[in-house]
Amino acid sequence: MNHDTHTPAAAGTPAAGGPAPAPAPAPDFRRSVVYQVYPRSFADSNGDGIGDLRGITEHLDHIAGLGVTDIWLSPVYASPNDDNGYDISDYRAIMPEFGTLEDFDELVAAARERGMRIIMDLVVNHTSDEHEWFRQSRSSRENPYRDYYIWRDPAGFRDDGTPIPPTNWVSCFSPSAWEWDEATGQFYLHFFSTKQPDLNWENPRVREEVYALMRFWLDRGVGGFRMDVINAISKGEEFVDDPRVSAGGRESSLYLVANGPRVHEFLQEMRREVLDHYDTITVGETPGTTVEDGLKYAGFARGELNMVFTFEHMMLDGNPEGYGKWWDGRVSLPALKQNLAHWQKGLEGRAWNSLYWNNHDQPRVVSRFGDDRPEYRVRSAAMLGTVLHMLCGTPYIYQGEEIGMTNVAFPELSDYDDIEQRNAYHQYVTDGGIFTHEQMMRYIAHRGRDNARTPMQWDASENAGFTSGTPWLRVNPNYPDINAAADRPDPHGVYQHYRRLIELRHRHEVIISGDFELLDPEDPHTFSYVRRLGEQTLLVTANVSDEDRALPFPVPEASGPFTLLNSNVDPAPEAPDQPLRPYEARIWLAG
Ligand code: TEU
Ligand code: CA
Repeated sequence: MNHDTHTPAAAGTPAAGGPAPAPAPAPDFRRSVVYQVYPRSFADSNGDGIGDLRGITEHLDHIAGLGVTDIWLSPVYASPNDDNGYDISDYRAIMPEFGTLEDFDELVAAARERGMRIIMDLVVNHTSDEHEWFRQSRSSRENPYRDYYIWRDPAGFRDDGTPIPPTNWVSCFSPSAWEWDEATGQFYLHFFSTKQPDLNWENPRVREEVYALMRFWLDRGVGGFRMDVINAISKGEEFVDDPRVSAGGRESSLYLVANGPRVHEFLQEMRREVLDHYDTITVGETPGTTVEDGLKYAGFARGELNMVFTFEHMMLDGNPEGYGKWWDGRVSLPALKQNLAHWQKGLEGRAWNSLYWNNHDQPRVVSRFGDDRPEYRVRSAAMLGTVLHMLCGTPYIYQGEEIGMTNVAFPELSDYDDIEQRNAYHQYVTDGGIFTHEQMMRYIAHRGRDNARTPMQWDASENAGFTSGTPWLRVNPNYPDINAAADRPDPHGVYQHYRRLIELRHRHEVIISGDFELLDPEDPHTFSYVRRLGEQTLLVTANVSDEDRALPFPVPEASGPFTLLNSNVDPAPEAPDQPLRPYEARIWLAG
């Protein structure tokens, strides 16, 4: 059998402790593999219970050992932490809890020594209300910063004198997207919390400020940006009511301003003004974006972004009654595969995909699309890694995914921290009376953002080795069994499997550039596809169920016999048409 299967001898040595293997050179963004760190939850170096920059630097070998090329840091800028750093009060300062600019420079240098770049989170759809621009802006209507934000007169006043918001827009984190400002008698717009006022990108001075702060970080050696809700920056001039809200809907109105009239113009300007002058990787976070939009943002020849994060495959298991993501149902596998295939085919040869199962906003994939029961957790986590990483695009790995971390179900609402969850609880339970407390706790356990934010599980010591103090958010109680120290050296563990997947990507051009074809679009249990490049055929077959499954299609034609590159169940399969065992995933190459 082929030497790339999961035998420890061929797999090489585990990363921790030893020198990190240098990743393959990354001449362009299409060869990148990105690891996302949520700094607050990654590693606490000084015992205050909060992850920090030094904690990241101390654990770089864990990341580098996977063979990734880039690390995306969720925001590390100064912030009052209403939304854990996604509310920035100073774009040129590091959050004191995370460390100093010197710590940051050290991290950049230490990552570079290991062949990795640092990607910053660029949160410029909104700032914190504690940012100096907003303090100025709200101080008077005449202030030169007034027009940095989006202010509107009330639509009128109720009989009791309360002002009526300009539109009925619903915010992601509060009932109205408009907040009344008594002092100046106008509302300001905030699509996220009341402490996250939206910037006015129509104002050229705002755009210049953003470009200047981007240069500040690029000059410090960062390798690019992940751009937070970047497709919402152009809101248009005419604000009309949200028809879904008028009809009784409760989901946010963000979709109304997504992909607005000037967004492509702004991004092309950003490229000319900033990005073209540096060697960067860019990925836009773009909720409410279709393949057609993706072709515009990430089209090879359009001079905007390298790639975008689609949300479509993350919304397939939402509430069927229209209550957003709050639900506990399982996704339909055909719908999931078909959506991913739609993006693969839609962007093929013309634009570039990002590939992700997890980030700091999403529940843990092994619990969501896999099977986190003890006997299947590792196997199904590895299987999900395989089907994602062999697709065309740049894979993103979110901290803990590489060791198969699972969702958490805390007993009390007060055990959780996330502002989105807190708001949703009020919206659907306290105020709305739509869900019972028990229902909502179940939905939070399935879909809440804190599933991703419980501290990284490093080892079996107290608090999972994340902190010597009291963690800001409770550790998942399963850490004695699920942790990096246990998983990483295990040749059959999730970490080594991910490492092998990334190694394959660096080695085989067909994974970067091959065409894509889905083989089993309707099958409810398997997920299989081929990638083709010249004479080469890469065949990926996976069983997304806990029973044996025969391939629901004939083994595709290829220019030669198939050799096994990778599998996750022993003993290794001998031929592609052998039935797949529970949660088995195989990668074959011919030609
Ligand atoms: O998320 C943007 C966004 O659209 C969120 O509403 C997202 O859909 C939600 O968290 C999923 O449940 C980005 C960041 O990733 C998120 O962490 C921030 O809270 C948000 O922007 C505001 O900056
Ligand atoms: Ca700390």
